[in-house]
Amino acid sequence: MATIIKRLPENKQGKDYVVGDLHGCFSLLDVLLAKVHFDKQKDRLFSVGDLIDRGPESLHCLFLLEEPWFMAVCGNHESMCLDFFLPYRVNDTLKVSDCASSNLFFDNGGAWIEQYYQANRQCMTPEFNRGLDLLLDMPLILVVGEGENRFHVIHAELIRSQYNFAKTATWLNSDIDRWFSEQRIPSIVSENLLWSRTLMSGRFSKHPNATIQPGLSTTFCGHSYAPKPQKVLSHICVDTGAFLSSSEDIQESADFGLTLFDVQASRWYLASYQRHEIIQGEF
Ligand SMILES: [Mn+2]
Repeated sequence: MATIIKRLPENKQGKDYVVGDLHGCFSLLDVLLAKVHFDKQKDRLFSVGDLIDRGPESLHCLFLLEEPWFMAVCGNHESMCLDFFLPYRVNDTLKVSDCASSNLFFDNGGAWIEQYYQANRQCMTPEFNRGLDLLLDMPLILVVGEGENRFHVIHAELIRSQYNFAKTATWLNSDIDRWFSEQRIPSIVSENLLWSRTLMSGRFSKHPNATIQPGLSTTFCGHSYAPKPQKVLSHICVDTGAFLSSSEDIQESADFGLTLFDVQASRWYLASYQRHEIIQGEF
């Protein structure tokens, strides 16, 4: 069973970066790491999850989990993938043809797994099994550093289900610390950590102090894409629709791409399959 919340010390040797929803866009990450001169000996890269599905190189992205400098939280796509393969992990056999129609995982971009299916043996390739094992160890929350330097990495949102718009709409550091000591997150919270789009839907944008939630450290998240990173109630959403930029069918695909966020400098870099230059911005 995976550790639900992981804590990591501050990085005193190098820099910390957060990358948005990769969705198989491995080569865009390569471009961004070169741009910032990422040092694999000293720097760390945190992912907000959704490494797989929709884009061109899903398994490649999963293998990043084998790197000591890379850490990711579980996204809803990893969660759907794990659910899909649960019977396979128990029985060791799988009939993909039985599952492929109207399946939640397949309908949301999971059909790429078919290329790793060995129909004659009714199982996945050893290479794929290696990737699948890596999924089992992904936490829901990463807590990095302490005090003023503390930040979190999650997939979607720390929104409360019954939120008070004027008061506290999100869970706070104190809640995370309590869940950490119990190693247990209430199921309604885990559901929102994987799926919620309440904060990023724009309904908080007219709130006078809409960018900061007192009591909650900066919380990097993904899951809801926009052309640029957005900050709402201490959540910085770094999903800028990387997989959309790999599609030539979508008219506005050029506006989207993969974002790499330099935590200490509060600066972001965005690379797209459709553009040669990298766009930058600051918070
Ligand atoms: Mn997602």
